[in-house]
Amino acid sequence: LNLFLTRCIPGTGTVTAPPTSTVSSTTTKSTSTVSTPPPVVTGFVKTNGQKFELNGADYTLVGLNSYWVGLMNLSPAAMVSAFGDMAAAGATTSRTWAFDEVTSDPGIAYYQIWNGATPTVNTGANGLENFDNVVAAAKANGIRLIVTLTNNWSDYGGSDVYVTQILGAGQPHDFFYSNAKVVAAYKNYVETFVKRYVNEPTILAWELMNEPRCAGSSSSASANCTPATITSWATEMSAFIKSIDSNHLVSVGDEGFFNLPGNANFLYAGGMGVDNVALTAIDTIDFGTFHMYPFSWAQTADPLGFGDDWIANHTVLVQKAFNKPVILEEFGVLESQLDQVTAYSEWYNDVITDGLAGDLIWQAGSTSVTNANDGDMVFPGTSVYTLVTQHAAALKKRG
Ligand SMILES: *C1O[C@H](CO)[C@@H](O)[C@H](O)[C@H]1NC(C)=O
Ligand SMILES: *[C@@H]1O[C@H](CO)[C@@H](O)[C@H](O)[C@H]1NC(C)=O
Repeated sequence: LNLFLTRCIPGTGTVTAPPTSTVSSTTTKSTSTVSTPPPVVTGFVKTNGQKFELNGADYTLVGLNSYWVGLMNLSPAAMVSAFGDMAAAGATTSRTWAFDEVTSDPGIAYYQIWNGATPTVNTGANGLENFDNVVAAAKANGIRLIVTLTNNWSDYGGSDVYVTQILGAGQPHDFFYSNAKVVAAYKNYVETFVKRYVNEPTILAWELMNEPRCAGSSSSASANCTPATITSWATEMSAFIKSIDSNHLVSVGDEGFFNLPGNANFLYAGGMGVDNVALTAIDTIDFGTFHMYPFSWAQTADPLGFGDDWIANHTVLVQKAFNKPVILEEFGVLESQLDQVTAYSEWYNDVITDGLAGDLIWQAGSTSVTNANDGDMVFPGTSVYTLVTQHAAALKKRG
């Protein structure tokens, strides 16, 4: 999703103090307390045909996105509480951002800082140690994470920062995928992140990029960018991750556009530089992803019906065609656009009856991060939260 959010600034509203200690999920169980022991998180999630699997049993991938959890300077306790709300809704999985590219120290959490063309990964308390807290908080609630390593959009820096810092201002957005120096810099970032958590079962998957496209929000595409550009980049990057981490799944994070030139609907015609079929077919990509925003994508004539087709098309043309799981990784409408309970009920039902592997709604709400609310946060106590809870149970039952 294009977040249109401003970076959260220290001292404004809902930001809490930077974490000073890490969450302990291994607190010894005192025999004199009645507290429930933390869920045990062992084994790596794998795929088996069109399903996910954990320690030989079905793993139901269902839950909510929470891009903000490592970016908002939450205390470890607030992180635990946010994932606790998701777990209470029956979520098994959440998806979060593991990037924030800056050119000067913002005084709050960030993950990589650039001095000219030289990036430095922030390994300190407001960098990777903060992400350690994210992982520990998820683990304490038995939630597994899909971890996204950069952004197509310019929120939290994203790929345009690499291109601008290394190649200068005004270069095409897609040089992120094709320029050797830029690719090397991204690989370096990925390597640092991945190696830190190679043996961590809380990570469900590494994801290459949130919503890659040829063009950027503040930068255009070069004439040379085609779906082959992004597919070739995803092939190289996913193989690289597999070469340093054989434990974890890898996904792309694309919106799921089809590359059927001439199709009357632009979402199916390849124009954005994305070929979801080719991306999911890559050997080192373990499962497919797609997103669904009928209103942002001009599918306003019949938004519900568009969603029905979009889900069916990805189940048939991608999941079944390649015998790999595919997930509806983001979806949402604003209540002002369409009644959310009506829309989500219909699409959740599609996921279950079509046989799609899983889904993650955009996005989890938390009482501690109201400044990350882009209009479709799901808060405990609402009718949408109840629906999410019912759906998680129904998907687990379907298997
Ligand atoms: C990513 O996707 C689309 C492609 O055009 C674009 O509109 C959006 O603004 C993109 N990205 C960036 C860098 O913001
Ligand atoms: C997408 O699904 C709809 C409904 O099943 C179908 O009519 C349409 O032909 C599908 N599109 C493609 C490209 O297969």
